[in-house]
Amino acid sequence: MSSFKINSDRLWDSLMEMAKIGATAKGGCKRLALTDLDKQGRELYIKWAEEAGCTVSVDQVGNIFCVRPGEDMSLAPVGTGSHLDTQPSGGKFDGVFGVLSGLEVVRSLNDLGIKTKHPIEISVWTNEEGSRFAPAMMGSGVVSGRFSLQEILDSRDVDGLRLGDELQRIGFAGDVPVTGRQFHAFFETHIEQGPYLEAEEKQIGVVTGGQGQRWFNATLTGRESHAGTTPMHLRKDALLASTQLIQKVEDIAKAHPPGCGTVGFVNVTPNSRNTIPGKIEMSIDLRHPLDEELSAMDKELSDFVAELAAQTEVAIELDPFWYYEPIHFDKACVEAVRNATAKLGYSHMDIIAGAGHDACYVSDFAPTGMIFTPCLDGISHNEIESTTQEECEAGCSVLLNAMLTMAEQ
Ligand code: HGY
Ligand code: MN
Ligand code: MN
Ligand code: MN
Repeated sequence: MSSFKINSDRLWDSLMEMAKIGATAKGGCKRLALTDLDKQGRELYIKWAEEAGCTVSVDQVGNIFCVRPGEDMSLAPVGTGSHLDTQPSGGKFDGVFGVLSGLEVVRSLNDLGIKTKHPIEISVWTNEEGSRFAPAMMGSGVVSGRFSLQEILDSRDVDGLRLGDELQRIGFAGDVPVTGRQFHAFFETHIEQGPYLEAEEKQIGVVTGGQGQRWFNATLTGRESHAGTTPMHLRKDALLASTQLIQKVEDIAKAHPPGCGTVGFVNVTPNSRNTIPGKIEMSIDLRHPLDEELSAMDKELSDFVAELAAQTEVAIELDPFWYYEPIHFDKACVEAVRNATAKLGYSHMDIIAGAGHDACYVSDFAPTGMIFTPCLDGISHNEIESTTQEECEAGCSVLLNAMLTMAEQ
């Protein structure tokens, strides 16, 4: 089969147009899940997908599905997709590049007059980032059965707003059941969000899998008291105790390379200059490509928490509320990505995804692969996140050809 190129100006223009929704001062995007800005992005996407001839539906957790008909509509679609929601100070490519690459594949197939055997379906998954509502990858997680629909609809953000109510409010509480979805094959195109492709000067990452993740909520309860009258040896300072826990997360990750450990969220109560902090609520994010290493990191963390509580008289609750094991993508899909890349003449290397992606959960129920492209200095989850039109063209061209390979089988 010959190899096809996409229209990279059109892809780039769509990326820049979508980036205007929630645009931030330093060139990024803030479109938190299920906010009015997420609604605006979703509505623009649906308009474009319908203009490209897709039939659009929305499921019970707000996932959007855009179908381009195939010759045999009884066949499971070949899918692609990612997410439109962003981090609070996110970039304009994380997630968006994947959903707009899917749209460009449809637009290019229309230009080329190609009718595929299998239908083509683009998914826009709800709340991939897990920033406003935790955990991450909620939309794909419900469809894959990792989460129940009800627990996700009942989840709340830091202001106590319920996800199900927010879905209703923005008009994306769909009626398509979240169960029973199928793909003949699924691909997600995404910027790498790390430094390796750029460092190795490779144009494409052939993603063979994704590292596992464990998210914890830690609550440290000491005793609020007066900053001026409480002698140092009588204090139960929750913030001071948390500094040891934050350092331990760093030490555990470094003791298990290439594992990662991050404390991204800390809430101090009462957060007043002259009151000794009585309560800390903090997040802990541990990741590793090997499950046994991740379990060892997990155990070191819980052992340390017990010691720290005894040593400081600060009560510590560690809630391991989210976990998924390292993911291995489907060999045929990985091969389709590798062959498409080689046929198009792009340099490439195999790579494991450091970030979580919806494709990780789709791989629970469908043959799945991913395509990575470099990003400047490996920076992501930052307004300055950047890539080039050529790099986007390469990733989307590989997507088109990998999908065509699977759509004809
Ligand atoms: O946390 C992650 O890896 C993803 O960006 N949600
Ligand atoms: Mn992403
Ligand atoms: Mn992200
Ligand atoms: Mn992700």
